[in-house]
Amino acid sequence: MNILETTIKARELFSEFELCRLQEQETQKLAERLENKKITIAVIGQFKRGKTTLINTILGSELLPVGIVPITAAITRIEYADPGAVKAAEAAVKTEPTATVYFTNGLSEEVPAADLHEYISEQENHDNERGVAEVELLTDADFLKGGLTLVDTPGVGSVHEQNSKSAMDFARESDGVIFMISVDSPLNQIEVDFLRKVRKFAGKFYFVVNKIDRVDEEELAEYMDYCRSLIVGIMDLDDDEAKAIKLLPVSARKGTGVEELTELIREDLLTRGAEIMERSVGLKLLEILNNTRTQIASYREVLKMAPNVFNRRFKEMSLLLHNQREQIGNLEDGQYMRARLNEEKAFLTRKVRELFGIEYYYYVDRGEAAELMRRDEYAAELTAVYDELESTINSIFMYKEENAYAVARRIEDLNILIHEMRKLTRQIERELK
Ligand SMILES: Nc1nc2c(ncn2[C@@H]2O[C@H](COP(=O)(O)OP(=O)(O)OP(=O)(O)O)[C@@H](O)[C@H]2O)c(=O)[nH]1
Ligand SMILES: [Mg+2]
Repeated sequence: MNILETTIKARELFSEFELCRLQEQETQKLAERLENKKITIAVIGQFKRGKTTLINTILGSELLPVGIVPITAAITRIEYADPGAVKAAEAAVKTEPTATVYFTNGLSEEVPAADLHEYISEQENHDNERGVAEVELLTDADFLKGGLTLVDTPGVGSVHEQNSKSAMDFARESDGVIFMISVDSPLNQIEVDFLRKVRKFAGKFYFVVNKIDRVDEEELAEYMDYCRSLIVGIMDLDDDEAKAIKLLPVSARKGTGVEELTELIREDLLTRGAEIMERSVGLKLLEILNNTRTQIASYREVLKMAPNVFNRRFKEMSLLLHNQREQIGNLEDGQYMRARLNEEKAFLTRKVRELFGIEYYYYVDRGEAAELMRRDEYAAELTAVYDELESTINSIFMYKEENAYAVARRIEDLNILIHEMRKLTRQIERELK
């Protein structure tokens, strides 16, 4: 048994349960990640530690904006592109390589890399008023060859963290984390809290101590000792793990120590890439299982809800759906954007959570958000969305014809699911040891 097999087993288990559609998709994605072997490493740390400067130095170009005030306002994923392809694109449009900006409403836009600062710097996209969700940049840097994705994140604890997907959310999606601290400030509570939370999610950590050009050798040695003992405590490491932990002093600006870092990562990926990936997927699988247990607990609560409470909420939901359907009749003629449909889906998800305390997700494909739809197409899809939700709440709660026996069976199904998930959880925990 290995993590891939366990992931597939989890997906099969979820596929048997109507209410685990989302988990089925998530585990499917995890299995694909293991098969594609593409590793994601995120650079994370408090604002102004020099994360973006480090990435620029690693990539050997000033692709991303850096600055003295909090700068990075959006997650930026950087991937390798074949130089041939990049050059061909350049030749075709006679500009810099382009990046793709994804917006929170699902739309996306191609922009020249040179204009990226308009979207990802806080100064030019204040409070993320442009609604940027994520940016994807393709470049031919050697370091990314072989399928490594490097990710720049907004500083932890900065005001902008709240405006887009946070570094924390992103740490959940990464396989490795470069955690950046710098000699000009002792490790503070925000960093300590963040590390405590994030240590559960990443398969591999690199601790980088930046701005060493600002201190002399003696001061640096003192700072390194101080950080090491703090990190060992926070990460809850035993003696062997503590010895294995790497703390790398660098000057991202001057380039000192950066090659040691990239060499170390390259070596790790070559020799233990699969292991890092499996560890990361195993941890994510554990998180999915834990969250599912919480979700099931709330389904059980719904099944046990006092009939009058449930009836009231069910009626409220039905009324809401009825009203939404009425509005379809009042739609004006013209073009509708798929993004508007996505907004309606998000609204319904919130409503279900509010009324029944359960997570009901729709599939939203951000790639298609800009698609224009005719009024009748839009109306038809909207109707399908309402139908789907209605049939789900009807079937999951079996409100109308449900008898005590059916409810008991349903609770028993959930118990079986919980039992199976416990087994899987133990298996993963063993494999991660
Ligand atoms: N002296 C010195 N300054 C550095 C170094 N690396 C970065 N800086 C400076 O630190 C400031 C912050 O750098 P950024 O790379 O924007 O930091 P960041 O962590 O990406 O910041 P946010 O995106 O706001 O979270 C800039 O003024 C950089 O020039 C370094 O190695 N030495
Ligand atoms: Mg930055």
